[in-house]
Amino acid sequence: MRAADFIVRSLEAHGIERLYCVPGESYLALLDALHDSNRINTVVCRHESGAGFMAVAEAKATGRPACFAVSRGPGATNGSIAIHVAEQDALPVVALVGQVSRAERGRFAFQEVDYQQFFGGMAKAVWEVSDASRLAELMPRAFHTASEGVPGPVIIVLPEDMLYDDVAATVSGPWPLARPGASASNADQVAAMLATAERPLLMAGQVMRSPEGKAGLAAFAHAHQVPVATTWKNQDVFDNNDPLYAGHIGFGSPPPHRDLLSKADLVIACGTRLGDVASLNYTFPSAPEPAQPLIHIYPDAKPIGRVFRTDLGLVADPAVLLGQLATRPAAHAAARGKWAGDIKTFIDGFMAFNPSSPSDGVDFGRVVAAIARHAPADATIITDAGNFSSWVHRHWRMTPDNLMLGAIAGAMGFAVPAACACAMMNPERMAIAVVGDGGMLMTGQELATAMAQGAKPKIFLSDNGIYGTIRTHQEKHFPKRVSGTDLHNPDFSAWAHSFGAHVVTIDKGYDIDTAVASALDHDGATVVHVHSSREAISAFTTISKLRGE
Ligand SMILES: Cc1ncc(C[n+]2csc(CCOP(=O)(O)OP(=O)(O)O)c2C)c(N)n1
Repeated sequence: MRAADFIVRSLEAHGIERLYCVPGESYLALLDALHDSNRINTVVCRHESGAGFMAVAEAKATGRPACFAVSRGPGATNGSIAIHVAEQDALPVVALVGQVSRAERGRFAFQEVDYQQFFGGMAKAVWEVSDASRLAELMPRAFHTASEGVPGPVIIVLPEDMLYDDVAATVSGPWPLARPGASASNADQVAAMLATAERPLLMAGQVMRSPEGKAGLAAFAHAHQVPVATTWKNQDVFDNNDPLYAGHIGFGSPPPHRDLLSKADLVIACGTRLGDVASLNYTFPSAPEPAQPLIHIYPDAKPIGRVFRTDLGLVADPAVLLGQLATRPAAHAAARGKWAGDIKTFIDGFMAFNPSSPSDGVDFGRVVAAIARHAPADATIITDAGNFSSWVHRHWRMTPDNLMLGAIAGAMGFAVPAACACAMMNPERMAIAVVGDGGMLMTGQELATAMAQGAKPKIFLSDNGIYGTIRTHQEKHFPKRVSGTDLHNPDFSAWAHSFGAHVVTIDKGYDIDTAVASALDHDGATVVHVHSSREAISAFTTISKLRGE
């Protein structure tokens, strides 16, 4: 079989249904092999970052490996943002990357890149296939490596001429993953520490996203009356209406929130790597010596004890372990009422939305509040990176029926491609993206991909004419010295309309509820163009306040 055909059969054997790509002459044979696949939808994107972000979104939404293909040199470098995000977000993404022919390698050939050097610091593995017979091993190994332990990106580099070689081997499907379970003695150890805690707190991370994870988490929290905080961009793993919800931890968490949670006398970090944002820049728990005993449960040993002294580190499946613990007798549960009550009082106050009426545009929080009111209960909610998302995290009470997707890596440009991918993957589930005017012009052109695929994402655009997040920092550190943060924008309504999308415009004085409801009702790709206020710069502050006016 031709190597290119072997690769496509191998993708099929691994359950790949969509290959997001931008074509290149470096992998014509692969495109030709895809022509014969009736199981893989070749999703042609408009920029490699869009293709990569779609694969990232698919991996995040499903927990399974997703794939994208890019051409050599500029294609690969354009797509590199997705490799970085897949690393930072711990997602199983396999990238197929074009390469110059083997005879040209090392001669500074046209579009030649040494991918080991380029991606080596980000990817879990970079394999250049100079011998096509190795594909039989490298294809399943790539998927396996991307998924095992802490998931992450794997790069398969495809020299152009190698794709035409003959491969005699048979195609194999996914290799079984070695997965940790959870032993009764693991549960004993956690139970023993929990038994003496009056103010325990569970921090729930990405690994809890599976239905079993969400169910185990709720069962455990209720059985033992343990408040649950969700880590950055994992707001959907626990019901935000639950009296035990202890909030979403990450950018924008105000100091009183951290101070309150810091009163915990036991922290159980569950299915989180306890990274920078999840730990509020390593202040909660405090690094390297947490102020309280720390239990860290994760399916891989690598993140445990990496930054924090950990009293009990367990390499275990957190969903199974929490499920086991939920059936154990609860000690102290009643005594935890005041602790849980104090947290609930804080969260209720913090999540309540008080709309403002700035003179220079729409308070984007009003739009977010309207989306939350009208969106289907199982909506997928996708955030780009920027201030507009502060209202989403602060005021939208999500539940485990939702799916929340956002780049922990904070990469702008994620939301539109991610919404396109989600709408393609599951047309019955509404995919709602929230994006700023900054991120929109980074990857918003993937709206064309959505139109080509018949996908129907709902994209809410906060057009405030500034890189608002950076303006916030700027006004804080250099008040009134605006530099490099103003934007000159196109007419986004006309722009979105030109793609063939349905467009709803919201300006000051409009009936926001009616506009949002009609946008969500429309059966087609929709862009809601909101003329947002600059003054109401985020869910936490205003430009005037930042300037001390
Ligand atoms: C790819 C990328 N480039 C730059 C940044 C730095 N950055 C973070 S937020 C932001 C501004 C976002 O602006 P916008 O999308 O307009 O949303 P706003 O903050 O105004 O609501 C920038 C430039 C980033 N996170 N990602």
